[in-house]
Amino acid sequence: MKNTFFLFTYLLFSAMMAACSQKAVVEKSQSEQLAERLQTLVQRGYMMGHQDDPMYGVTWEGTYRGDSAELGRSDVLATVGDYPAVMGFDLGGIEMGDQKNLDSVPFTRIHDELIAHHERGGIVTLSWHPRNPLTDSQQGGTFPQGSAWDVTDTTVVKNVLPEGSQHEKFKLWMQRVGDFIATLKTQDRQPVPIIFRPWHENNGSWFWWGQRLCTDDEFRGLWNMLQDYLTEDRGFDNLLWSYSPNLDGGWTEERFMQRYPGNDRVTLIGEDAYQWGTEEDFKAALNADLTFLSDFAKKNGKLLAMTECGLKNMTDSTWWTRVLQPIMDQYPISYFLLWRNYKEEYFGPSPELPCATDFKKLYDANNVLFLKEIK
Ligand code: BMA
Repeated sequence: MKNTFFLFTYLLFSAMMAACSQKAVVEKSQSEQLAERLQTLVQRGYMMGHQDDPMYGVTWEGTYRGDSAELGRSDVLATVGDYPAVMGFDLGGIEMGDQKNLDSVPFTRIHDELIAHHERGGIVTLSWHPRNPLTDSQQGGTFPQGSAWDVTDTTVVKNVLPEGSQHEKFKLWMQRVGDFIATLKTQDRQPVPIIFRPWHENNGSWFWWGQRLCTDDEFRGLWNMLQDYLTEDRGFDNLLWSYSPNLDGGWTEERFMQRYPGNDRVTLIGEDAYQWGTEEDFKAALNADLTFLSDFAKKNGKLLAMTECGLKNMTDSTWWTRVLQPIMDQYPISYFLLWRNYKEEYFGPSPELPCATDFKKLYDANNVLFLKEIK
């Protein structure tokens, strides 16, 4: 009798503990689960990422022009036999209610590819190049008029903040972003976890939210307005917020903190790092920045990534293994994301290019992770 009582109590207790731990698992948001996954993966190396990977390539126009035979195609897949671990897509144009984004990719395809990549075990990230709210109606003029790169007026951020002349319009823009994010669900209706990376390269002055285009307070106001809208008003807990300024070469704690949204608002820090000038300058700047950023990430418990990077048109076919890889090997980065492969401007590999050989070497490295290695 006594034994039965103990057994009963033990079983009841075990069942309660199991229920509690299951509840704890269920209660973790999609973005928290993604952060944990990234923390685990970074122990093994860094993931390879590519912008617009399944949309078009160096030699093909892609499904976005309506050729369904090219569904599933990818320059990275064609080069090494595996998809990138991370795929990036851009929301630019969603704010206008456009059917296609700024690079002519239909939002329906972005929707489908983003979910497909998540469902095949990959990780996805979204950036946003919204048009200039003051001049967007003049679109169709000469680039950059009306675009994210239209920096003629330095009051845009001020004008989209509460009480600004464009605030009501900007609320609609945020709503359209939210409406799109709300559709990003798996077949079993689970929200897809997304590394969300707004207001990027903000230490440069080429976007309307850039360094010389707004004060520190205005920038924070812009960040907080979008974040509070999406997380509080819309309740999205599947967004992992990423803060990614541009390659700087001279970060100090003080300068970095000027526009850093805050530890409670950011889970991943990183930067966009392209080699536009000499290899020496690039290496020096990137090493300096990654030294600062990895230290900051460690002290503040943040994930670290090279949120965009590349050498335009791979003018040096051994750049990945000779320049980039030795630097990335030294820092605890979660991923690097090569920018898009477009015929006039490509940053990734393609089988017929001389850089394909170098990319295969990168693929062979044990600490460079592609899709099959992170599933
Ligand atoms: C830039 C360039 C542009 C493109 C934009 C958004 O870096 O690649 O051609 O429109 O990103 O993808």
